[in-house]
Amino acid sequence: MKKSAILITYNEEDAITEAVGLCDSAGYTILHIIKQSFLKKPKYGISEGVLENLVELTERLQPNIIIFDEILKPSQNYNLASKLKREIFDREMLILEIFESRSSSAESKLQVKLAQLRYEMTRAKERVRLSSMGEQPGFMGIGKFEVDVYYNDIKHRMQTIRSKLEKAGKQRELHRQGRKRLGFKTISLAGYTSAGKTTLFNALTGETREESQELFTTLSTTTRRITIDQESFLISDTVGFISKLPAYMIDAFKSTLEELNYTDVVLVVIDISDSIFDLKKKFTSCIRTLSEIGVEMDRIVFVCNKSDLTSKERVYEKMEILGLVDNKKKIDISSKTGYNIDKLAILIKNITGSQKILKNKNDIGITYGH
Ligand SMILES: Nc1nc2c(ncn2[C@@H]2O[C@H](COP(=O)(O)OP(=O)(O)O)[C@@H](O)[C@H]2O)c(=O)[nH]1
Ligand SMILES: [Mg+2]
Repeated sequence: MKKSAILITYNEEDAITEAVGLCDSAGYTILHIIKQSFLKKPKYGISEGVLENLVELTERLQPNIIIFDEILKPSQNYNLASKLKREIFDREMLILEIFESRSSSAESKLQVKLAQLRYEMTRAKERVRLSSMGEQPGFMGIGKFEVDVYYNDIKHRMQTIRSKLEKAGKQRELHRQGRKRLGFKTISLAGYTSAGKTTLFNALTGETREESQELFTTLSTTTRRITIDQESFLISDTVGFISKLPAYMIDAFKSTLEELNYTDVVLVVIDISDSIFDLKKKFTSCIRTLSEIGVEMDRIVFVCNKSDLTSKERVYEKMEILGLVDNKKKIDISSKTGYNIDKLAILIKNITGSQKILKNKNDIGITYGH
């Protein structure tokens, strides 16, 4: 069963699309979206009037949790939770949940745990501060002494994880070799949240996420087998890039992307309908991160998705701005209409070392594995 949520986000199209994408990645069905131009009101993040509406909606729709697309202070979280009688996830907690569900290697699990403790730590600090100032004595039933114990416990656990991480780093190579032994060539999808990775994954695998919801809840099953022109590949949907990622989460994020290091082809999915400003910003950050984790350029295919939303000329113009026009490993597609999906399959097949050059789309047959 998918968990349900009411989402509170900014009243801007990009923010809404991203927040919806994040909820989707974390496995929540959104029952209702509240859009606000300001989410940093001191007591509840939102105004009391909006809160009243939210209380009513929560009673009526009975969501499992409330997702708040901003960073909440412990006091705000507590205030909201006591009014709504629900667990409140702020933006960072939601992102951490996604990372947790997508971390597969021992190292990435530790990195995610570290980021989670860091999240706790900053909140513990506020608890200590509030109780020592006497402003909120016994905050959430915790006295000053207990807060100190709690804070020190987190610090201790973070140190333990750091030392485990040093050892885990050494095991990374072994893990990678293990994957290679599966004997399949592998394809991974990378790119920003809502660029269309999951839609492309579905277009290539011929399976819809809805049909196999349960299977999609763990990482191993975000991998599927597809056959392109009689050759089998494993294709994986990865955790997406996220705009405004807090600095302390970057290591956790990168380690969840580690899989890209032992993938034969990385499909960098670009939303070509984005503004030129966003395109450049996201593209640069994608390339920088991929090179930092060690993905070589010759394994990357730039997939300009959502070409159905803009004219052919405009797609070309944007590719030119990104410096992709002369790159042989780029393609404009639409995961929604299916445009050029067959050509993309040919491109993948050719890159992974087939001698036979497939010129005609009738030469190619994509069949679906399981
Ligand atoms: N018009 C159009 N919409 C698309 C296309 N690909 C994906 N989308 C939409 O973009 C949104 C985000 O897609 P999704 O696959 O969830 O993105 P992900 O976060 O990268 O996995 C969804 O509403 C999709 O229906 C496309 O080629 N054309
Ligand atoms: Mg997705």
